Order: sequence, then structure tokens, then C-alpha cells
Amino acid sequence: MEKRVNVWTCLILIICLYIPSISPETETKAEKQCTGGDDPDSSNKGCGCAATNRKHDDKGEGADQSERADELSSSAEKGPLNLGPAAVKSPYARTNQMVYIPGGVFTMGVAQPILPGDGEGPPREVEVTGFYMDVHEVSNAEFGLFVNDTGHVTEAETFGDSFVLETRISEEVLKGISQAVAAAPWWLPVKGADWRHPDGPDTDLKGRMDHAVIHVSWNDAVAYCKWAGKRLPTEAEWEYACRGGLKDRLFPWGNKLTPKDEHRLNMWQGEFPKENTKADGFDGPAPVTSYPPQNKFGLKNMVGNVWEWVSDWWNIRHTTDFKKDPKGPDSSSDKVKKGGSYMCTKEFCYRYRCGARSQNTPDSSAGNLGFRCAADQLPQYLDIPEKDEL
Ligand SMILES: [Ca+2]
Ligand SMILES: [Ca+2]
Repeated sequence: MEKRVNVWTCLILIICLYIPSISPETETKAEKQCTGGDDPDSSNKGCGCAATNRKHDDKGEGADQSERADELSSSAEKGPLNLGPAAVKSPYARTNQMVYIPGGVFTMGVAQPILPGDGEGPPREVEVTGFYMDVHEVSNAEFGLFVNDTGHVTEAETFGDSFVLETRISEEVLKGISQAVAAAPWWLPVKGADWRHPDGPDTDLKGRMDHAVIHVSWNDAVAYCKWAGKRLPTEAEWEYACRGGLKDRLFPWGNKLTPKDEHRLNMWQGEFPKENTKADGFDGPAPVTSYPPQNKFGLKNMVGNVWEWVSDWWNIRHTTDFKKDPKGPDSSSDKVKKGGSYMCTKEFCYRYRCGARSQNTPDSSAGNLGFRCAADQLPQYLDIPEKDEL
């Protein structure tokens, strides 16, 4: 009896010592990685992702934001025309064709996280049911069709500002800005920056109609996809589509960043944010049709160009239980975004990998954040080969 008591005492002691030794460390790492900390020069501590969050007095916003998304979707449906995507004409080429992604089981997450505070691991087996995915990020031309048809007003327009990379802002507009983000001073809140004015109020979409739309919140993205007869992909669907059937690889095409010295994505070359050599051809967002398809599914710019919203709420702790079509946690304060952007470098923000992830509040917007849609059924207005023909 005495021996049994001693065994239980030891077990309880071990548990009490073990729990506090892992939880606070994990939390501290997460906070440092996600916010970028106070040292903007520390490598891979963040790309100011969270710095572009809108500030709220009340952070218990999970339910409120879902209501906001419903409100925006509903206002989009009650717009001035509401004819639907098929009926809306534009002088610009449409780009949002879809491909069928056959279902399957894959390993989500990475075994050796490069940014563990982002919740990149642990690896877990996930089954995804077949679905359709936009070949491209949503372009300004496509988003314009949506706005013209519905009268949708983006959250950046409602709030009156959005975050723009300092080096893209004109001298004149810069003079009027006194506010910056301490942890990410290259992000500046610019009054009048929105999807129609991507680099500030004195810029427009001339020559950029085929570029990825930016300054759209998660709520705006949900409203667009609903209008288009689609939805946002889940994080599992996005990552499955990104990996393109390859196992344990960094990028959609493999592990080498520039195979045969060819650039396959729009990222940053040079010392961020001071110098961009534009070796890949672009210093900012690029046309959504840029570069060859990144994997066998024919998807373009999954990694790089602009970050892409997915439907899941943010969480950095994952179980290794097998899951089928996971949809993420029930609620949180932030939504997940995937793929990295034209602002990423290996030294600074190594997130242009299929397993990488970051987050923002659902009403946030920035000059490097866009989206693409997914669908269970192919919308009838899209004229593409049936899945049997692919
Ligand atoms: Ca680039
Ligand atoms: Ca992208």
C-alpha cells in the first residue's frame, strides 16, 4: 500500500513539473513569431503579418465577425443589379477559371517546422474530398465585376484606410503620414488606400486590371466567393492543392526554389525592405497569370504574389488525429492566410511554402493580401472541361 502511494505521488509530481515547462514556452514562441517581436531585423521573426490587423477595443470578435461576413454577403446579394457573374460584362479578360482537384489523403503540416510559432507542425494525416479550385488569385478585373454588379463596399473603404508598404507610397502621401507600426515600420496605414487605389489615394488600377486584387478583408473575400457561386477553400484544401501530390516538399513543385534558375513565384529579392532587385520580374503584386503553373493541378501563384485568405479560424495547436475535411476551430480572433507574398524573403519571412501559414483579423486588409475561391460544384457560368476530361 505504501509503495502504491509513493508511485502515485511521483506521477503527480512529474505531471505538475512537466505541464508548466511546455505550455509557457510554446506560447512565448508563438507570440514572438506571430508578432515579429520588437526587432524587425531578426530573421524570420515575422513579416509584420499581424501588424496589419485592425485594432479593436473588444477582441472577443469571433461571433461578431461571422455576423459581419453575413452582413457583407447579404448586402452584396441586394446590390443594384445582382445579375450574377455570368451576366456581367467587362472589357478585361476573365481569369477565374477553375480546375478539379481530385480528393485524397495527404500529410498536412510539416515534421520540422521552420517557424514553429506559426503552428506549422505537427504533421497529420488528412483526407480531402474532391473539389474545384480557382486557377488564379482573384484579379482586379474579376473583383470589379463583383463590385459593379452588387455595389459591394469593401471594409478598407468603410474604415477609410488600409496598410501599404512604405516603399510603394508616393512622397506626397508619405508627408501626411505620422503613424507607423513599431514592430513593422515598413507598413503604413494610408487613408484612401483600397482595392481601387492599391498604393494610396493617388494611385489607380491603370495597367493593373489583371493583377491580384489586394486590400480585401476576409469578409470581403467571403462576399465575393458567395456572389461567384463559390466559397473560400479550407486550409486543408488549400494546402492539399498547393502540395500537388508531392510529399514532404517545401514548394508546390519540389524543394528547389529556382529549378534550372527559373523563377516560379513572385517574392522579394534583396534586403527587405530597403532593396528589391526584382530578379523575378516584379517589385509588387503581379498579374495573376504570371509564371507557369506551380504544380500538376495547373494552379498559378499559390505560393508568392499575394497571401490568400482561407476559411479557417486561426489556431497553432493541432492534434495528430486523422481528420476528414477539417474546417479548423469553431472560433478565434483571427483567420488563416496561406502562401506568402511578394514581400517574402528566406531571411525575413520564409512563408512562401505550402506548409507555412499566418493570420489576420477578418476585417483586416493590406497591400499584399488577396484570395482565391473554391467550390464543391462547378458554377454553371464557367466554361471549362468537365472533370472526366481532365
Ligand atoms: Ca518580386
Ligand atoms: Ca498567392
